[in-house]
Amino acid sequence: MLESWRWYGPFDKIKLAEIAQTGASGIVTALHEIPYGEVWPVETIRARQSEIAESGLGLHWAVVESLPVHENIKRGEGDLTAFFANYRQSLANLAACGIRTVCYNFMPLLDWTRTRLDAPVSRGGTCLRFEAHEMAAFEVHMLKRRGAEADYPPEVLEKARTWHETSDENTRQRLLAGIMAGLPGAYDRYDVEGLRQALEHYEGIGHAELQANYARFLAEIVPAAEELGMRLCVHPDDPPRDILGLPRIVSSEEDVAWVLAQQDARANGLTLCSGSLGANPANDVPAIARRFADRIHFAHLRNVRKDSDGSFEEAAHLEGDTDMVALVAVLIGEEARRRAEGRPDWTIPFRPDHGHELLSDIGRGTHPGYPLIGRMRGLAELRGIVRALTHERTHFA
Ligand code: DNO
Repeated sequence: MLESWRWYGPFDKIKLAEIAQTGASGIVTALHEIPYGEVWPVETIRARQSEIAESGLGLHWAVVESLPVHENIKRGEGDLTAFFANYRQSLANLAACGIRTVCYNFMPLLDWTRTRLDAPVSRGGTCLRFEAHEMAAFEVHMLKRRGAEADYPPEVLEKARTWHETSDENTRQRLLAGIMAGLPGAYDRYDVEGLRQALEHYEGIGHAELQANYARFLAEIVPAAEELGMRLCVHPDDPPRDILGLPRIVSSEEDVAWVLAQQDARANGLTLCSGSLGANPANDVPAIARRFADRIHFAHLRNVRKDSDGSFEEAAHLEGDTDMVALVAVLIGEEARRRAEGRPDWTIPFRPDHGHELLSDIGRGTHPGYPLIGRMRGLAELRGIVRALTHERTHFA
């Protein structure tokens, strides 16, 4: 298991010198400055790669997260020839630089969604939280999305109404900002009106249409990726359900099976994100990992604690509903299998996905979910699991 760490690039408040002290050696990053749909040039990739390697801290660029899929591809809109060609070219350029693991997602419009970015944790510190009635209040009362009521049970709608009636303008703006923080562009933000318009672009696109557009993307990209020896790995939907009336198609075990069946090639793989998948009570994350182990190219390890109304919060890495030890055991078993097959690329990179804001994280203003101390705590705990399980395999198998 390669210990890796997400770094947002030169503008990340967390510096490479700090990351090195966490013990991670793989860097997970992207050329965030390049607009979606454009080619990532070799020189720019190499420059970022050198910046990481030449820090002299023993770090290297291990995984791309993400090589974004343009919204037009997701919507299947217009002539997509150039977008597909550009995506293949970016993959070829990354391959030329020796970077072969590429994470992406196929979520329409939004990336991850939470309603609170600083929910208090009982022992101190904060976490990201998704509160069902706040999401409902946003959709029904602020955005006034047609049909939104149908997506929530009556008790959640009732709580949403009370929330809306008793909230002041600041609280509502904080909710909007929390929800908007998960937009993929990382830099685009909408107000309520802007979001309404953006959602209109998805009118008429349901699950079947989105699946058809995704199948087309995979057909266009995977054969080239396979030839280049690239490992694409789709990130599941976060949270794993339809949201704001947008269809989501990478949310369940069956969805993952569908994706992987579209192109039966190693290059068509999965980012096993335990926190995203784990937010749906129907998903047994270790079982999903076991079923699709040979296509897992990257792992995001984090935990969630779920409530019965669809709310959830990000728990400490070993404390939520997912059996993290069982999950890591599956990944280590898969590495052993690849090794036995003689594959040189048997290592699965993982990163401590998200973390609580703890101690000196508080007030530092890092990306939501990506503080230094909280993630370092998660990494240290996960490292302990990896060591213990590896030791057990080696000495007691
Ligand atoms: C959130 C992340 C996602 C992820 C993308 C991958 O913290 O897990 O933003 O990077 O969905 O494409």
